[in-house]
Parts: sequence; structure tokens; C-alpha cells
Amino acid sequence: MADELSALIAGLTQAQKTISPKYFYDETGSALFDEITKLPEYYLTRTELDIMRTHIDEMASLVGPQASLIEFGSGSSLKTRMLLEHLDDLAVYVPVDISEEHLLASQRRIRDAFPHIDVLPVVADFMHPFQLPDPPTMPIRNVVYFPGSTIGNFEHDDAVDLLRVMHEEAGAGGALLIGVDLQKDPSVINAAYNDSAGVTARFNLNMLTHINREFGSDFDTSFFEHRATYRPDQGRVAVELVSMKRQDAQLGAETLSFAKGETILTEYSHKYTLDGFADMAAMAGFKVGHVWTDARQWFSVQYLVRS
Ligand code: SAH
Ligand code: AVI
Repeated sequence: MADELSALIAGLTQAQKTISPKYFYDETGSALFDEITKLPEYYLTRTELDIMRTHIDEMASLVGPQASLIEFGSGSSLKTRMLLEHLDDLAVYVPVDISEEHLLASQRRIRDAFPHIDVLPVVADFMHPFQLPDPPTMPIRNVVYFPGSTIGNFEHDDAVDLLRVMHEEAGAGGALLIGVDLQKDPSVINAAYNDSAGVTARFNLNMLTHINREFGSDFDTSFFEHRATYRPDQGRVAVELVSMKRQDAQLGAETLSFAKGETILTEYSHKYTLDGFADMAAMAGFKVGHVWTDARQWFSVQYLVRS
């Protein structure tokens, strides 16, 4: 907790104030994210689900029998259900997520739906070392699952580090099945992060409510505004909270001052080219074994194997 507070203060006292996107995900934030996935503008979830529905048999045969499935950032495990239905004689399913209540409630539903599968949830921040449970039966291979293009929420070097962790977890003969969002018409991307119902705005502002509760800070959410902008030259969306007036907020012993119009960067969401992503995966020791995309090439699901 003290480390977390120091890291938060460090981010909020830089020239560009930043907060890690992991603070989106308390119980309310996870529920708001689920709402986002159903929005007409948020093409990512719908497109990834379509790709999976079309190619699930091929995916399942690449994974093969008696695998262990380790999911990073499992959320509601919606897409995973398709894998759990199709994978042959799964050894164990290990969902890892930082949002504790949401993870445990989701996994109760998964256990009810798949009583024959061993489900061993792990509450952890996957950016820090964490222990995976021993599987009840020896798997033939470990397959790490990382859907949703959550990889895009990490800057290049952190993304490579995270892919390296997954490479390590996959182990010899293992693989990574990952959802990767692709570059496309900026208007499509901008709409996805500025939905007309304002759910993404609530998701972004909830981060301050979460931090107020956990750390006793006093950010006034009524004086911050959501902003999300896709920069095609950088291939990423910057999600920000804009201070609507000059104001202060107290966080621990630190008084944070905001000028009118000053921003807190809360998230990047990178959009990749297939080649760009393959280069990044290669830095972590993966080669692309298979890529599935939709007809418009908006999103990809990729099966990466250890090179
Ligand atoms: N996989 C789901 C959810 C994606 S939302 C999908 O594809 O729809 C991102 C998920 O990652 C959330 O459930 C969030 O709680 C989790 N998450 C984000 N940062 C994390 C971190 N540092 N450690 C563990 N989980 C994290
Ligand atoms: C979890 N992650 C992949 C989402 C994204 O699209 O980058 C988070 C999100 N931020 C705003 N809307 C959704």
C-alpha cells in the first residue's frame, strides 16, 4: 500500500501527470468496462468474439489436449467461455486479475457453467512477480491467454516485459493466444473511446473515485472531464482526465496542483500493424504461429509460439 501510494505520487508529480490504468479496475470500474464492451461504438469485443466464433475449432486444435490455460486480465472471462467449451480435456484454468471482487464473482459463474473444469483464480498485479498455483494434473503444455488487446494498454518496453513474463509462464512447448487491436480509420477508433452514452467517461472518472476510497485522497470528480484522442502517427489513443479549473487535490502528504486544462494521462491504447506487433513479440522470444482477423482487418487473434 505504501509502495502503491509512492508510485501514484511519483506519477502525479511528473511534468505530464499520469496514473496507471490498473486503477480503472475496482468493482465499479470492472462493471463499467463490461458495459463498454456492449456499446455500439466499441468494436473490439464484438470483433474479437466473431473471430473466435469463426475459428474456435482451429484454435482448440492448436492448443491441443490436456493444456493448462492461464489468462491474464480475465475480467468477466466472456471470451474464455468459448475456449472452455472447445478445449479438449483441459488440465486447469487459471484466471489472473487485479480486480478481486469481480474476479471471484466471475469465477463462481465459470465454475457453475463448467463444473468439470478445475478453476484456480489468482488475484494479482501481473506487472509484479506473482505465484501461479500448481495444477492438479500435469498439463501437456501451458497456454497463456491474453484477449481484449489489453497488451495495448502498455507502452512498448512494458509490453515487451509483460510478453517476456508470458513467455516464461508458457515454458517449453507452450504458447500465447493473444487479442491484438489493429490500426484503422481514426474516426472508428475515436468513436470507440468517446461513446455517445458517456460510459467511457464514467469509467475514466471512476479511477479518481477509486483512488479517493483506497488512499483517502480528495480529487473532485465533478471538475475533471474525460478526453480520448487517437494519434495515427503514434498508433495509439491517449485517454486523459482534463482539469476544468485550477484546483488542488490532497494525496497522502502531497498537495497536487492542477492548472485549468492540465491533464492526467490515465491510459494509452495502442493499435498495431501486424508487422509491428510481430516485431514486438519477437523481442520477447515469440514468433507468430497463426493470425486470424475479421474481414475488415480491424482486430486480430494471434497464436504465438516460442521461437
Ligand atoms: N479479458 C477481458 C477484460 C479486459 S479489461 C476482455 O478481453 O474483455 C482488462 C482486464 O485486465 C481487467 O479485468 C483488469 O482488472 C485487468 N488488469 C488490468 N491491469 C492489470 C494488472 N496490472 N494486473 C492484473 N490485472 C489487470
Ligand atoms: C482493457 N483495454 C483493452 C481497454 C482498451 O480498449 O484499451 C480499456 C478501455 N479504455 C477505454 N475503453 C476501454
